[in-house]
Amino acid sequence: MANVLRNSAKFGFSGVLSQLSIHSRHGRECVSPCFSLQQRNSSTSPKIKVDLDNSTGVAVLRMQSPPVNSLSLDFLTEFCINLEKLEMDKSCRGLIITSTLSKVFSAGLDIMEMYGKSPERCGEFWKAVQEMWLKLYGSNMATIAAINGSSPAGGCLMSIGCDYRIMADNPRYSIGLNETQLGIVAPFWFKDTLVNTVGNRAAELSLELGLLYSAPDALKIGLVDQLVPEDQVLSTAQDTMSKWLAVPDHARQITKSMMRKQTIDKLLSNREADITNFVSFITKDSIQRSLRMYLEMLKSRKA
Ligand code: CO8
Repeated sequence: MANVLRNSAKFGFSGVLSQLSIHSRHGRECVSPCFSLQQRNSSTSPKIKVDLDNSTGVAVLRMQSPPVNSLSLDFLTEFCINLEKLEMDKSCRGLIITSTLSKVFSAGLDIMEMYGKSPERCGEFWKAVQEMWLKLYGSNMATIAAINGSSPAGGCLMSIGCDYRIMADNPRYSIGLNETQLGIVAPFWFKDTLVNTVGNRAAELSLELGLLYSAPDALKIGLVDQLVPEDQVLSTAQDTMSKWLAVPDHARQITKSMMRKQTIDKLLSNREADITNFVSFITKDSIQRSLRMYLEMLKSRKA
């Protein structure tokens, strides 16, 4: 019975990456040829490390892609493969996501994946972003984000895709959907996930202004659930997970599905249109210029 319920609670979005076609057929590269930011070498070393404790049924997924765990196509592909493996493993009931990097949980989508790329590549990238969110938001596992550093934009999306968020109590770390600050717009499913987390008004303010919240402010609006000293983020996540796993899986999963299914179905039934929208938006000259200025700003902060 539990198995039947477990299966019926699955949200049914498996095996997806290959099923969608991208509308654009142009082979051209995007604009801005004069601005050549150095592309990071793609590394063959794993960007994700997963440890599953068979005695507790809890896996810890560590993001380990310096300098900032940005979500590149390679990163997202590896993330999804690991998530799918854990999802299929009946002995794994809980997942904790954290970072091995000091100060950064994830810097969000890799901006270099959206800058100066062909429409085809942008479409492939966006499909992988969708896939990451679908897998995480709809996971049957209990999921906890152990946020041990800053977590803007896509990093925030990953965090609010989990069931519970524990953040390091450090006012220097920030979290939020800051897309408008880059001159880009968070799509409806980013917005829906935020609304489901903090409510409509806080989400409206947060999205329109592209606010990044310090850890204490994030707690105040409910963007994170708990702050703990930095060195206790993972241990607290593990303690908290044992409470989540004390609830019978099938009851928790069906309830989770009840809360999230509508939001997930909205993207599932609009996936191709969402990809088309992203590609046509991100490849516009004006948007490419905004991204370029933002990248320059990031670099100049260091200088
Ligand atoms: N993508 C690519 N490279 C990045 C990113 C990123 N998201 N963030 C930082 N980097 C690079 C920096 O340019 C820098 O490169 P280099 O060493 O070559 O100069 C390197 O990573 C290190 O960065 P910092 O020196 O800034 O590192 P800090 O530890 O000081 O700060 C932060 C870490 C706080 C994470 C900081 O890097 C930061 O704020 N980054 C920008 C985060 C951001 O704004 N991300 C938004 C990405 S967009 C997104 O996720 C959703 C898009 C939705 C699209 C919808 C369109 C329709």
